[in-house]
Amino acid sequence: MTASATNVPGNVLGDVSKETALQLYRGMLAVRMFEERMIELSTQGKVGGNLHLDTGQEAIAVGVCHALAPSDLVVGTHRSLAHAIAKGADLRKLAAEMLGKATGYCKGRGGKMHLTCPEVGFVTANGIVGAGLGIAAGVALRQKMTGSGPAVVSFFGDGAVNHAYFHETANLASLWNLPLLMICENNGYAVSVRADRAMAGPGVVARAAAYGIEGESVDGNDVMQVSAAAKRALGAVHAGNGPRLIECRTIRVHGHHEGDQQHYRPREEIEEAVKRDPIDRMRGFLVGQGWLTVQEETALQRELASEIDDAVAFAEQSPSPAVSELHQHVYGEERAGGSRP
Ligand SMILES: Cc1ncc(C[n+]2csc(CCOP(=O)(O)OP(=O)(O)O)c2C)c(N)n1
Repeated sequence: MTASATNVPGNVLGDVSKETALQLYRGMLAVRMFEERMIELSTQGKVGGNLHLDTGQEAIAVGVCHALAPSDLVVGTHRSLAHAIAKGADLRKLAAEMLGKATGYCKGRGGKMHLTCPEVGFVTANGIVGAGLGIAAGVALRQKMTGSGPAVVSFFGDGAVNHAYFHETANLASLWNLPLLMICENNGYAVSVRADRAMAGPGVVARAAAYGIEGESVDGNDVMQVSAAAKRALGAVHAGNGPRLIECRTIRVHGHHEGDQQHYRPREEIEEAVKRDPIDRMRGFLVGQGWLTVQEETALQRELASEIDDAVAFAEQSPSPAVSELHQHVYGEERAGGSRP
């Protein structure tokens, strides 16, 4: 069933089906609820390391991944739980990885910063700002050379746009016509440094244009706008027309990581971010369309909570990696076995 949604501010789809709209909403809620559970587990000391979460930015991961073909590949960042969930990661294996358990995606060795979920095409997260762009360009080069078809999506923050990785990737991806979709999650900050104090010139889209890459800037808190832009860009990438870039403007709600007190930021800015919450916005749209009742919303929240409860219970009951396996997966298996080809 389709219905007109043209009266909704910011909605550029024109028509969006009820099914699609509910899928997008469910996807964002799943990310938010999973991440909130990770905060709880982290305060209980069950999740190691800093938590860099996506609160308020869920529309980007969900909107982009919804537009992908299942075989398309994703390369993330240090803030990548949302990307993995939106790409279809198994919540049990993800929760187990967050708790450092042997049943996790990387047998508990990766955590969120070095996560890989190969079955669903989430290639890798990584902790070096901007490095995901170079990795994604490498994967896209392989795709092009083998003619295997899928596109590669690289998510990165505004901070990464000031790194050499961005410029080298944009240059070569354009020159070699790589099947790469570059998604800048511009949340206005790199840790405590405001983007306007770090980025010269007219902005991210103009930088891509300097390398001959077409791009557009969208409201990253409007999941339908993000998804529509991603569909347009992927159409071009899949057709072999080379790389595209989308800048998704958003606002970081929490600190750089959980526990960051954000003394460097005016309170009003955070209040403004909360007001622009992409999930509240989508809920308002769905309710306005008559596509979501209070009872349906409650049922959806319960369903997701029980899925997350199940994932966390699985993780908590899973064994930790054995100490005797400490040195496994440090080097390639061939080297460990002494039989490197
Ligand atoms: C090359 C490099 N420099 C510095 C850091 C430390 N660092 C970690 S995250 C971060 C900020 C990244 O900002 P941005 O790319 O905008 O992403 P966001 O955290 O806003 O999602 C920095 C400077 C790093 N990990 N890698």
